[in-house]
Amino acid sequence: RIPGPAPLPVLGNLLEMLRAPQETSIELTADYHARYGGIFALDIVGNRQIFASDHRLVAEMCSSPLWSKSVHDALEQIRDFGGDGLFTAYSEEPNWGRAHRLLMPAFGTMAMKDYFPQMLDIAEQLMVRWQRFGSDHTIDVAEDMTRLTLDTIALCAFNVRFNSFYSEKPHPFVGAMVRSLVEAGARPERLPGVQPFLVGTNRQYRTDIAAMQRITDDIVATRNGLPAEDQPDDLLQRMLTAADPLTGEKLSEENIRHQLVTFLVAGHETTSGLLSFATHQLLANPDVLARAREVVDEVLGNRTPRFEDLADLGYLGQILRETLRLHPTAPAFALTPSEPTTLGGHRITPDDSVMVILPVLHQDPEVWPQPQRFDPDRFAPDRMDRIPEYAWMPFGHGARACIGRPFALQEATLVLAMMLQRFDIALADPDYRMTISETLTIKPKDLTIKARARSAAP
Ligand code: MNH
Repeated sequence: RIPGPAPLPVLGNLLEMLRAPQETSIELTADYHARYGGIFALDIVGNRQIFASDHRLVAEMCSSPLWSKSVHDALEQIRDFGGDGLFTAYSEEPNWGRAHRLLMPAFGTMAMKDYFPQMLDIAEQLMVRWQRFGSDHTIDVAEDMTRLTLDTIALCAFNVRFNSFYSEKPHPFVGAMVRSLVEAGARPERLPGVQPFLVGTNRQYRTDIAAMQRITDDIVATRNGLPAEDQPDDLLQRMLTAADPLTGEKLSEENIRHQLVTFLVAGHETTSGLLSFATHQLLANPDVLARAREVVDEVLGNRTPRFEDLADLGYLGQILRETLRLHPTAPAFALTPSEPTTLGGHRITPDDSVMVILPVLHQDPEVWPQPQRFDPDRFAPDRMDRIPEYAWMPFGHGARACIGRPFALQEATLVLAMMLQRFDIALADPDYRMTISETLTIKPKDLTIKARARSAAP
């Protein structure tokens, strides 16, 4: 038997999970990990979920071709709005391979240069906002980073301006998405039979999903209404017109709808968290901030960044990688074997799902000396070969790894560079202690800063 707390009939381990003093499910699973060792299982109202997060076990899975993405219970719920879009599709669904092959070229290194002007456009809007509000204004970091990343993916992928910086409130997509993600995460942990009685919750969930679909349906309708010569050559156009290079098939209308919701969700929420955690780490580590500032001043001086500058901002890339080590904003993924096998000596079948909790993997003391220390030099070019394979996996694994990785890192590098170039930043509340808010993805809770424009900045 795989170690773990003894399950009650029907409820499994749900009650003790709900009674646990931990704030977040990451802390809860990290605690079980410490109690039961590298591999343990929880029974969540009749569904067994296995957890294996230390480096040895993760490497055992990831180095074998038997293991690939499992659409675990929470992802299964997200299919209510992600459907068979890339993120929530089963690998064996034909629409996954079709969309993967068709959309991959839009996320190659070559494609990134084309996104740069639009990323810069939105980043400038953030800078102008902070400048205009002035140094007394209290900035809600996660809220502004969400404006930025949502507007960036909408502009780069669909040529649509959400104009979140010109609005007092966040774009309606954000509220609908956050509530839907929380509800999708909560559903697998409800007692059997309870769900139909949560009438208000169910109505809100339907309303939110309909709101996200209305927003994306409008985007498609507007595009289809443009004369052919005005239709831009972007990700949406590729979805609407391109054919799978392998089969020659195009994406269905239904699938395109799921891809749009998928890209709006996956394309902004995690990058927003990354930029927010990075801002916090810079403020908590003044030496890192000083060095980053030095690099930025040397590379950019006081001119507007260019695409070619990104290659010289490698230290910012190290900061982002180290931030994703300590705060992987998509904090877990799950794997399943294609045939019966073993893991750490335990028998596992294709019916099982093994969850990798990234904050545990990323702080495995066997791999990371002083695991809790924030040290971007771990990712220095001449030290990268010390990091073992499968020890750092914030973008997931294998064919189902994140398609948006270069996009996210380019966007975050640019924004971090411009923030350091143009502002002196400080915590709005000097006594702020970081805690994490969790909605399937993670963000620093209530992080607020003040930003004073530097005199020599553009
Ligand atoms: Mn992203 C898959 C993390 C930014 C679009 N992403 C994944 C997975 C992780 C992940 C982890 C794999 C999940 C799983 O195995 O179940 N993603 C991130 C992080 C960032 C991020 C930490 C930012 C930082 N992702 C982005 C951006 C986009 C994007 C930006 C779009 C532009 N991600 C995706 C898509 C998938 C994915 C689409 C699903 C890919 C597939 O399965 O084919």
